[in-house]
Amino acid sequence: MKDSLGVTITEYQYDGLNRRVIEESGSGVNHLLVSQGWQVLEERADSSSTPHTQYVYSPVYIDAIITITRDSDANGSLDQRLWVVQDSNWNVTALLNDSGIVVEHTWINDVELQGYASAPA
Ligand SMILES: [Ca+2]
Repeated sequence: MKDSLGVTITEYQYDGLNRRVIEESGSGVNHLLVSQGWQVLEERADSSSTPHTQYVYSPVYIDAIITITRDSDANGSLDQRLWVVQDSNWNVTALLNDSGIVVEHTWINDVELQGYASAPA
């Protein structure tokens, strides 16, 4: 991926099944563990042996994410569980904490979420 000046800002690597498994940008290298169903299950930074983010999916639909657990303070342990709210097209519309309070009201399109496992455009 390049910016408007043609400078590479992110590079991706894919496995033999064309699933995105490595993202490299100025902030470092991110490794993605992807399921047979192309769901991103876990993300690890560089050569870390522990994940910084894990995803749990519902069997209802391949893009139905239940929770995202992440290392919010970058100390190597997963400490923040977020409950995912999605619209009828499986776009993430909000992330709630364990108390049901919206902590991030964001719109992450399904291309971005699936993009970890999708073929390059
Ligand atoms: Ca942590």
